[in-house]
Amino acid sequence: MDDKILAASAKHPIVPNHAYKYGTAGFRMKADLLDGVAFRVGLLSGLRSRRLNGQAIGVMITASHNPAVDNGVKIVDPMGEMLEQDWEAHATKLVNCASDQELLDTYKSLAAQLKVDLSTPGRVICGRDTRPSGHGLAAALADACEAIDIEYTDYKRVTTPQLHYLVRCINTEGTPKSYGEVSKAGYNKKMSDALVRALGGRKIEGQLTVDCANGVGGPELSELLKVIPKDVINVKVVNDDVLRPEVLNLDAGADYVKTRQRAPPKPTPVPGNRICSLDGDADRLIYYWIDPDTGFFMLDGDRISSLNASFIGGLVREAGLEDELRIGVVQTAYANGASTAYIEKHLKLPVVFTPTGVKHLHHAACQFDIGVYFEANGHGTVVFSQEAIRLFTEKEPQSPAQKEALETLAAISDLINQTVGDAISDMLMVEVILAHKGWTLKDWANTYNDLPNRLVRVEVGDKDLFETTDAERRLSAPKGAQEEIDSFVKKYTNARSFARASGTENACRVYAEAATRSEADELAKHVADVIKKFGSP
Ligand code: 16G
Ligand code: MG
Repeated sequence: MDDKILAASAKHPIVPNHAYKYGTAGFRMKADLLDGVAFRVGLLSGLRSRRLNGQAIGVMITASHNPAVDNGVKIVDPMGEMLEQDWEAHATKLVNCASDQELLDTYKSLAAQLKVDLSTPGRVICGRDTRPSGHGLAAALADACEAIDIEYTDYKRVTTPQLHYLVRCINTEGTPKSYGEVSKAGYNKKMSDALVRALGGRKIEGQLTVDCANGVGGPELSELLKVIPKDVINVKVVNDDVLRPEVLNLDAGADYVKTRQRAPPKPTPVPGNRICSLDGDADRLIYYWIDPDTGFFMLDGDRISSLNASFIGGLVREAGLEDELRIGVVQTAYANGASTAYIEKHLKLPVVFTPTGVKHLHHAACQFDIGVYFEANGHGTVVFSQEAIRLFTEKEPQSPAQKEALETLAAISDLINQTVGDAISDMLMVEVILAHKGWTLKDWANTYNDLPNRLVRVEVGDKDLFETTDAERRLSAPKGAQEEIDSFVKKYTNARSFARASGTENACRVYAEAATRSEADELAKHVADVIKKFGSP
């Protein structure tokens, strides 16, 4: 075995003098740095599968909303969750080995340390977005699996959430927790059936335009639309060119819309139309419309979160389950303060805060029977406990209204991808809720008014100087920085601001909100100056 690993590793050398780190997005960087990384991630995934008694581990090859020259490799755990945190460090250690021999030694010492029996069977599955570099990276992964005798399946082109779905399906196949058929066709069938059930005969009004960022969501959504019965939903798919890599995420997609706070220039948005944008790997969703009078209006992850919480909270009450099931909402510091107030005061649901990154939110959401979590950037989902799902199907309804509420709850628990935020599944959920409530996007927007806010990216000498506490809402280092931020925040009405080191790039981010646009902008500028000052050596 040793010789096989050494020989295979020699074919996939690591680019030296580069510090690799497994972050919130796995390993993400210029694609030409990634071949050796993908190989090593293959070795680690094999170890992880063997450690977990041969359950399948997933590897997704994508750089999400980044340009086409970038790529990334990310590991998916057996139930479709993000890789367990302790293992991120093991991944970082393995990928940073300087030579083939050091890699082999580290691999073997990790196996010993983690008590992995290298003779047990293991399985790794892989999927990738539409980036041209994905093919070669999957081959590197395959070579790693071959060298350590791990069963390997390449699912080729998938959205990130589809890969999470597939991993969970494989590991639950034939058990009472079975999650669906192990194929993209199985995913589409589950979505389509659940959509029809969740609508319960209601109509989705008008046409929905979906901007797919010229990423993998385009072809995958088109496949799904083919199996949804006629007249259930009218979708116009735009920005779905996956043949020209250079247009991937270019002036399109959820990240563009959220950060620029405007609609993609192409195709020219039709005023009044309902529009949404996915990101390059289809795990983020943002809705918007162009108002003929007031212009662009965006409904981001916070809005999607409160819409879901309001709808599901109502259904749980109608189903007579409010004493049995705990519903909660999970947000990050980026959530608009107005959304938090709406959820706590108007919907009367608890809100919990976690640091940025899906793994944190997901984990906190799982502490509730029904946990709604979304980041403001549009990434999120709803998770249901086994007990909740049991009650939806087994509780004896006391009235026709209760019966309908229980059936709708059961349907939406199938419609929402419970493994991870899924833009396509979230989009269908939004459409279902609007159909139930008989709402337009404007009705949805009228639920509360966002506080004006500003997000700034700040270049610093060393972002690692900045450490946070209290779910990233306060800086614990460098000393004195938080006090300076506090002194500025005090000067503005209804204001809040925080700064944190980015987990995906070498910079800090500053967020500020306040009662007026000009106050939010001013506060953001002051706090950015504080960060610049403390971040330069
Ligand atoms: C990653 C995270 C995303 C988070 C973003 C923050 C996952 C799957 N993705 O893309 O949730 O919002 O990082 O980026 O966890 P930042 O640390 O650069 O601000
Ligand atoms: Mg993404």
